[in-house]
Amino acid sequence: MAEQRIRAEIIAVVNEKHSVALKADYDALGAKLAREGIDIDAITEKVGKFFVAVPSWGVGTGGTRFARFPGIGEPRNIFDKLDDCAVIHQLTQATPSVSLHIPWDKVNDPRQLKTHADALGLGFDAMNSNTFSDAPGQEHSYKYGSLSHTDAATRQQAIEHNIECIEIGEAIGSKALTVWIGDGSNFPGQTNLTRSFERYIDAMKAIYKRLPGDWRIFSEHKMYEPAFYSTVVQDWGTNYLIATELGDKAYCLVDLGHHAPNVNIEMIVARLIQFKKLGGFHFNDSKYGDDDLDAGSIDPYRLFLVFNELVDAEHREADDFHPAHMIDQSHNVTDPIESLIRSANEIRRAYAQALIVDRKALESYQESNDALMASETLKDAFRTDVEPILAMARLKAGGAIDPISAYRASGYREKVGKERPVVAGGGGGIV
Ligand SMILES: [Mn+2]
Repeated sequence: MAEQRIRAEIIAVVNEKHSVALKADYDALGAKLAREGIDIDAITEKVGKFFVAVPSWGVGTGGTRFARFPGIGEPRNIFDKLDDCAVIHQLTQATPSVSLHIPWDKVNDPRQLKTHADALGLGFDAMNSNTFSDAPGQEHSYKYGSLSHTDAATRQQAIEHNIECIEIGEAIGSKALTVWIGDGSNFPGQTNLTRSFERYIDAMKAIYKRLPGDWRIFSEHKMYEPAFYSTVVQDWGTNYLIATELGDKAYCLVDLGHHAPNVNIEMIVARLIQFKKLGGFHFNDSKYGDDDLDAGSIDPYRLFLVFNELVDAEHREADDFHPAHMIDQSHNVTDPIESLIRSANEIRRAYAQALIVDRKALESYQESNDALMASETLKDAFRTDVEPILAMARLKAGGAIDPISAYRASGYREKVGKERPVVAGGGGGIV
């Protein structure tokens, strides 16, 4: 039995308050879906088995390039971070694994991480390397790049860091490495666009060689920032080239915030699925750029459309389709635990809505070129309030009907606020 960060009685008391309303809402939605030939319990069961990984860096308060305003009771180290992640999972029952960031989460003996996570009932998702900032005492600087740097010794240092991430991951049961680099240029002419990509590919090949047989490597594209003129891995096309150059264990990771505004991300997702190169996601939302806001908080319809592609692939049993679901957000003005609870729920909401799309009808409207009804079929699912399904899935798994209320009632933040002093720095970051 996993160690409980929040007393079960507190959750039970809050659940009790909502249980009559939930039953009524669930039955009403069940009756509505039954009229459409959908078994609500089957959907609830699927939703209950859908999980998303929480990023360790997400539980600290983030910041912008202007300032960082520390929150109360921020985690002091990776063990505190795992405690906070356990709270999110306890309440949502949707986030059983954590994605680590090295060197931010590095400890002397990685087995300590495993022991702590095991006690909390948590596992580990993909490892994330960091060659976009300099770690204290590091010999070569990444100011002008890492895996694509002009200097061979700097590239080698970045390769070795990624290999170290694999080694730590092996010790704690991770099965994937995510590589995102800040490499690029600020001015036309600053770098040779072809040569820097060649150097990057060579460096990635050296990392790939060390990848265990049952691991996957994810490359993550990003159009701009921190480099403002060009990035070495700027878009999904480049990402696809990387994954095909490297081999069968290499896949593309789609961070929803790493595209130009209005880019049709669901189409990118469809293409990567079709060509067996979709590795997974970093979920977040944005209005302008890589804003790293809570998933589904700005454009829930886009999130739904992405999930529409995922469920479509699930339905036709697409080959080599097992994307990793991870959240990648930065929380500047909210309690990070609350934002991550909300995001996990929003991601499940998009999944549930996609599950109730009438796919037979959609296909027939597509075949007969009925644009209006095809579009309405999607909108019909999106307009359905699936909250009773999400709440029931949480309740059945031992979570909270209303996780934010239960979290606030628990006083967890106040409690850790007394134990953890406010720090100015901390490991909240944006990747
Ligand atoms: Mn990301």
